[in-house]
Amino acid sequence: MTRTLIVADPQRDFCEGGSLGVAGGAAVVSRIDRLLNSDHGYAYVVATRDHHIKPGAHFSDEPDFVDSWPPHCVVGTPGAEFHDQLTFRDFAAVFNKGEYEPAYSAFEGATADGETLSHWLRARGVDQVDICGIATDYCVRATALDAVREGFETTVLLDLTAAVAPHRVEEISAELVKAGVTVNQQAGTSTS
Ligand code: VGL
Ligand code: ZN
Repeated sequence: MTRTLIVADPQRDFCEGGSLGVAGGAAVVSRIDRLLNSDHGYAYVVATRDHHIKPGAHFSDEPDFVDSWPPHCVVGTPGAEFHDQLTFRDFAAVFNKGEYEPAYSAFEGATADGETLSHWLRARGVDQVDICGIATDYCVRATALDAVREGFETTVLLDLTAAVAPHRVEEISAELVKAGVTVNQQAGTSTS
């Protein structure tokens, strides 16, 4: 049993003050940071970054906040950086996604060397993944669905996520559970 924690997009633009700030984003980053600096027991901790260069219709001047968004996480801008409340930076790997097309799932990302998440995890014998980060309804959801599809035992740490549309979290949790994901509502309780 080799468990890895995937931290989805803990970036400035997804937190308060960022161009696509999600309510509660900074608080989630700081709770994740506390976990990362503790004796957490994960074999590996990896992160993803939304990493846009020219992602086409993902960016819009009139975003609908479903399929199109204000420009965010543009490579080389401060908004693409990890949030300042993330003091832990010792990730075993960082997977960038979305350079030239929208990409929500960590499994669509790759390291600077071009290695995909799924290859990276399998090379290390990882069979279980826990997922936290931003946003619950986009990166976290898509990553969890891909992870179960790829055969990983998958848990979403819901309390360590923040959503673009919080009113949809219940429906998304149900969708994830139906797909075979374990969803931890709060520390110590889970549905699967
Ligand atoms: C994401 C909105 C825009 C995500 C990416 O990965 O959660 N959300 N771009
Ligand atoms: Zn994006």
